[in-house]
Amino acid sequence: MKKIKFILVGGFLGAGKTTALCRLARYFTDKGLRVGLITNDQANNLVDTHAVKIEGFNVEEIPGGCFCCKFNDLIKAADKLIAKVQPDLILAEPVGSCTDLVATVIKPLKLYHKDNFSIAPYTTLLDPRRAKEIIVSGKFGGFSGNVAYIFKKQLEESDIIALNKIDTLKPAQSHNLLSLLKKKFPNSKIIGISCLTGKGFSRWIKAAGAEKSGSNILDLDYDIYAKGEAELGWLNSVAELCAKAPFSTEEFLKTLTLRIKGSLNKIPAEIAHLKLALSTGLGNSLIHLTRSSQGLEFFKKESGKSIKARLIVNARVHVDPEALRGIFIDVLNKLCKEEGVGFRIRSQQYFRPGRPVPVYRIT
Ligand SMILES: Nc1nc2c(ncn2[C@@H]2O[C@H](COP(=O)(O)OP(=O)(O)O)[C@@H](O)[C@H]2O)c(=O)[nH]1
Ligand SMILES: [Mg+2]
Repeated sequence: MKKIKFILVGGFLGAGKTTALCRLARYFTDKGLRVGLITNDQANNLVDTHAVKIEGFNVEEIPGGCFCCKFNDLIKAADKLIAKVQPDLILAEPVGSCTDLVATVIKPLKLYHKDNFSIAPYTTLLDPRRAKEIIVSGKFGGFSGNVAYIFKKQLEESDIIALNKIDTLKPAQSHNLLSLLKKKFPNSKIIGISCLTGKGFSRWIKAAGAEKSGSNILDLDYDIYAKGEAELGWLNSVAELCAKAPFSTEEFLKTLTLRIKGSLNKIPAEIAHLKLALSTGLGNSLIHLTRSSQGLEFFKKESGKSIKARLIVNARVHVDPEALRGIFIDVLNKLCKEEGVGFRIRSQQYFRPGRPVPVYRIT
């Protein structure tokens, strides 16, 4: 049996993993190959899975814990994709606050599943602004030292560090940042890419085709790692919206996101990734915020009016999850009253991620 290429694309929250997976999936699909995707989160109801589905790809979701702690679920998800689509490639995105993926996912895949999968070099995506704040300046980028520790470890264990979003940099800026990364991470291949424009993708795909993978095993302090993860408040929520008169869903989503951001900035609490999706019979709108000092980014925009909509919110913020939930409900309540929209929460999970307990750790 021909082995399935397994490509794991990691990186901190908001670095561009889901965008990368969609672009890679499109690239391979256009070449006539069959692709399956796997998304992962600490909780249910993922904006990422929704985003990938509306792009038309086959996806399996692993909620309720990271790949390392749910390794057997990762294999089950891969098996489901194999049964459903017989993929030539599987593309998987781990939780953005996770690290030690080489020892806990890449190595176990190589050791126990080598007959089924050929494991690509492990890529970590890097957002240039976070790189400047944490790697260049040596500070914490609005987070704590524990979160910055995870951020750096994610890069240290990579076979490939892909500096993403280079479309937002001037050529000299990206050149300087890439040179610095080469010095700081001599054991990784460093490349510049844009998941938005596709720049650098052919180099990345070539590098990801190499045989050797999982070369950099981390020396990791699990106490600091666990503390860092637990400092991030998580909220995944789904709400049904219903109004008597049609309301502008895009405006609603924009205002809701800006008000959540405004309330978090007052604390202040650094946003790692705030994602909101609104679906109606007409289509989907999807907004991202990947830092507190940033404008809104639309992944999908469906302007139009509707009387019914389904809202999914995934927030990862450096704040107490109770406070995060309180802000979300408060802002939603006020906005719904102003717009004459009723809402019902269908599902809500808010928590600090628990200590990672990997199924395997192969060093
Ligand atoms: N300008 C720019 N934005 C990007 C790029 N890649 C991803 N993004 C944006 O970054 C945000 C977070 O992307 P996402 O793929 O959800 O990140 P993830 O949390 O790592 O999965 C979204 O608004 C994307 O549109 C890129 O290459 N350039
Ligand atoms: Mg994602």
